[in-house]
Amino acid sequence: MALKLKVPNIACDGCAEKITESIHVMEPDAQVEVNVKDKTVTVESTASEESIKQVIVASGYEIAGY
Ligand SMILES: [Cu+2]
Repeated sequence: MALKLKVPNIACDGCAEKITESIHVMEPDAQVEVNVKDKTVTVESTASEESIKQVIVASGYEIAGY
């Protein structure tokens, strides 16, 4: 499942790292790509969309429309 999310409060590479690491704690095999400029997170994993979104929110970020 590939999931692309808009995360408006991504501000820098530190945010990208934090989000990537948080997702990897839950899903070590997930492929995570964070685009700091576009403020998007693309996740390729077997986890559900809902659980990925919850991890991002729990690490302190907002998801547009969620
Ligand atoms: Cu940052």
